[in-house]
Amino acid sequence: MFRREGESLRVRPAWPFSLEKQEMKKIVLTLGAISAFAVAQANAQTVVTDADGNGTYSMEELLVAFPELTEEVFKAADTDADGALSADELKAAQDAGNIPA
Ligand SMILES: [Ca+2]
Ligand SMILES: [Ca+2]
Repeated sequence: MFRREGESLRVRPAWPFSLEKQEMKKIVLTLGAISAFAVAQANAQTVVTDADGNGTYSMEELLVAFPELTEEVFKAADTDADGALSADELKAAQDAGNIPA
């Protein structure tokens, strides 16, 4: 019934353990990298810089944060048609899903 000599010779106790530790380290490092990336992504997507400090976001300023933004979307978001987006107009467009948040 006990024919396990061959098996126990193949399975050496030391290396599966150290492999596991290495794997754990890799997983922990990967998770850390993913969450750091997620935080960077979240910040990059929400920050629009009012580069000229006039309190509103021009098409040019929005293009820095959202390179895919089209003039059509910009004009639709500019509800008072003053040629720039206020913080409220930007938020409304983001809430509506027209501009990525
Ligand atoms: Ca501005
Ligand atoms: Ca406006």
